[in-house]
Amino acid sequence: MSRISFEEALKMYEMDFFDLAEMADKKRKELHDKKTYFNINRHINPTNVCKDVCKFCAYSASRKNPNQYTMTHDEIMEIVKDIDSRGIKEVHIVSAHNPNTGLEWYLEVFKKIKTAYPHLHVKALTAAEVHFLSEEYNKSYDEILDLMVENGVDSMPGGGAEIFDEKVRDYICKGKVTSAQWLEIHKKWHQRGKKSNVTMLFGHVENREHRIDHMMRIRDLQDETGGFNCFIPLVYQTENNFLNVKKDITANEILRTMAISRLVLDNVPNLKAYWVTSTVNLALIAQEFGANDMDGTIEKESINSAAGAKSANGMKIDEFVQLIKNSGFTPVERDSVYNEIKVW
Ligand code: V47
Repeated sequence: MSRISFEEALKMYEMDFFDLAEMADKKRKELHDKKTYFNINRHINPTNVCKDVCKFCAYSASRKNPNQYTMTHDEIMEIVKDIDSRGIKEVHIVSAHNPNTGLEWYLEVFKKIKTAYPHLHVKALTAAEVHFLSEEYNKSYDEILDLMVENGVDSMPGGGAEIFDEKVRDYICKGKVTSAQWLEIHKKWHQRGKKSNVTMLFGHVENREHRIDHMMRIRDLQDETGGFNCFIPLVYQTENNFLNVKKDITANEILRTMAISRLVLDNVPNLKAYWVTSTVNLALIAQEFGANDMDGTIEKESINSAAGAKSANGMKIDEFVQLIKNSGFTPVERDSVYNEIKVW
């Protein structure tokens, strides 16, 4: 089958809603049947002090969020202390771009975690953080990525991609890692035989063309490297930030975007319905629109909840599993690189 072009993808937004759902569902079934993957994980956000100013961000310390914090390594180790008894298989560690801590603060904690818990998967440092560390400490991307590997980072999360269109990007997060740099960093990571994810922040000032362009740039890099495990559309949360978008994106537009991404990104195996930003109910429905992954239980979340998402305390595993079952899908616990651990 020939690939979906930019124009065809754009036209899909005009399709009958349920026909589009059916097309995406067919693709989902081909790849994953009725399985919905999830991970028992813990998010840790060690500092909210940031030298960058992204208009959409409510997490970083600013006029709207004056409560600065930076965790010590001991505090981080305290969080992971009894990780095995909680069934946790992955820590997802993402910070703001704090110029006051030193490079070691960022990197050595991974080694400490890996030494104490060698079996735990460390997913850490977005390409935006890699770029920040490279500029701040005068090191090349290669040097930072090598240091990550040396210190025990297993995979990279997909944060910081936002929207690749340069004009929109300039408006929402000028000064941060550029689109080309974000993609270059992931390419270099993939060239080390490592996996990563890729996000898209939508529902703010971007339009449909910008979303399709974003997907096309991901598809092109994936053709080269095959290193992306998962695409994660993040629904923009409107509270406590400087972007000043008053109108929420509709469920219709969210689900269409998910379905189209499932079809356009024919080379990315997994599509995540990130319940944190979509709400749990819509994430469950998104399973009918191509999504086959629900992220995980999370335990604690600070970035999206700062902007209004109801995710600050994660979800209990039993409830999570029951909701997936009740919606007619099969909950499958996975590891961070999509090996199946247990059918629940
Ligand atoms: O990069 C910031 C986004 C991201 C807002 O790789 C916002 O598995 C919505 O990337 N509204 C961090 N989103 C979260 C992230 C992520 C989450 C889950 C799994 C994975 C993965 C990655 O949150 C940031 C930014 O794009 N964000 N502010 C906001 N107001």
